Amino acid sequence: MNKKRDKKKFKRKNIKITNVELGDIDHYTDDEISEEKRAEKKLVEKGRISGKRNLKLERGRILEVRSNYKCLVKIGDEELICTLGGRFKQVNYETKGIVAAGDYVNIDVSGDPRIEEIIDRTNTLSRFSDNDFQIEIIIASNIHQVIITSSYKDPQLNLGLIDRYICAAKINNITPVICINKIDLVESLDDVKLMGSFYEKLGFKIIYTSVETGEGIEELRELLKDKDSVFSGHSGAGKSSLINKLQPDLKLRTAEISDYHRKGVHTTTRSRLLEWDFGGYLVDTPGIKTFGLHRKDKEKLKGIFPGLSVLTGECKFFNCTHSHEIKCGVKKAVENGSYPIARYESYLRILESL
Ligand SMILES: Nc1nc2c(ncn2[C@@H]2O[C@H](COP(=O)(O)OP(=O)(O)OP(=O)(O)O)[C@@H](O)[C@H]2O)c(=O)[nH]1
Ligand SMILES: [Mg+2]
Ligand SMILES: [Zn+2]
Repeated sequence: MNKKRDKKKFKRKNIKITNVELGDIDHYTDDEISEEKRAEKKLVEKGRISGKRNLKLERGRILEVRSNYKCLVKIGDEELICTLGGRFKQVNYETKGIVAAGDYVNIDVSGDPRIEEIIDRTNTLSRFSDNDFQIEIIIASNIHQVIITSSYKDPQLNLGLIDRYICAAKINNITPVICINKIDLVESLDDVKLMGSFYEKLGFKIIYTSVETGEGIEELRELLKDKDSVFSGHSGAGKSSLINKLQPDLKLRTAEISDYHRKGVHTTTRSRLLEWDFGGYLVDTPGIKTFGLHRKDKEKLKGIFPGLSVLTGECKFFNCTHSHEIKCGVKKAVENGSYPIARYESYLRILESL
């Protein structure tokens, strides 16, 4: 009897729908959207609060994510392996991992240590997967600055990648610091500094270092002191080497010298939060090939891309994207040579990717 009714119900719902045009999200009423949001919020609340009683909670910080359900956490002076409740999985659709190096967490230590709550992050350095889903990949959380580590050579300096990092840092309220490493391999440092002066003039901190000669290392140390920093950049740029140079007892694994011309070798395989002996923390991260931004931030791009916003006064259209429009202040600046064409092309590449 019941089965029959179920069948009927199913049948009724099984209507063929063809040629339905889904309207733009903007056309939905606020009510429809807030209904959805309410459901989402309910789910989040459910995940945030544990139903268990008699928890003995202690605050800790995630040093390393070992798997989706296991992390190394620092609680006081202790480092403990903690598990992460399956409950968290229900509320996580948008990020690749549930937790990240740098997260502050509350851990129930009444039994085997178990993460019960992830404290709201003040910020994250996140990139997004290249596919249509644009899944968020959190590189690190709760940090002050990102040390955008690039080598002058081996691998080749890539200013486009630096631009992407700067945009991501601005979106997430993180201070970008540009570090050009391996300057011992530079023929003319003046030429490199001329390139860097574009960023310097815009107020960005740029630092030239060599792990080989020690140049710039003390300047870098001053910048890192008492702050939480994440080192990120291409594989082989020298992130782990710089960190070892600053504090040799960390003994991070770095590539062999003979592996110089390697491609796609990732020596560091997991992000790891570590403590400086001169104050502050650092996150060493695995190298990345490219840094994907999220399409939801497309509108923001023209306001945050290095050096563009001051040129927009002369744009004819208030919503000029500085790409196909006529009478564009940015294009004019490129034409008269006051804005570098290479940076403009980098802007267009990012715009197109979104
Ligand atoms: N000549 C020169 N070589 C360097 C310098 N810094 C690092 N290297 C070399 O560059 C190679 C890569 O260094 P790593 O520190 O492993 O690079 P990484 O950025 O941590 O790489 P991943 O962990 O794969 O992301 C090693 O062979 C280092 O010895 C430098 O300032 N000058
Ligand atoms: Mg490394
Ligand atoms: Zn314009």
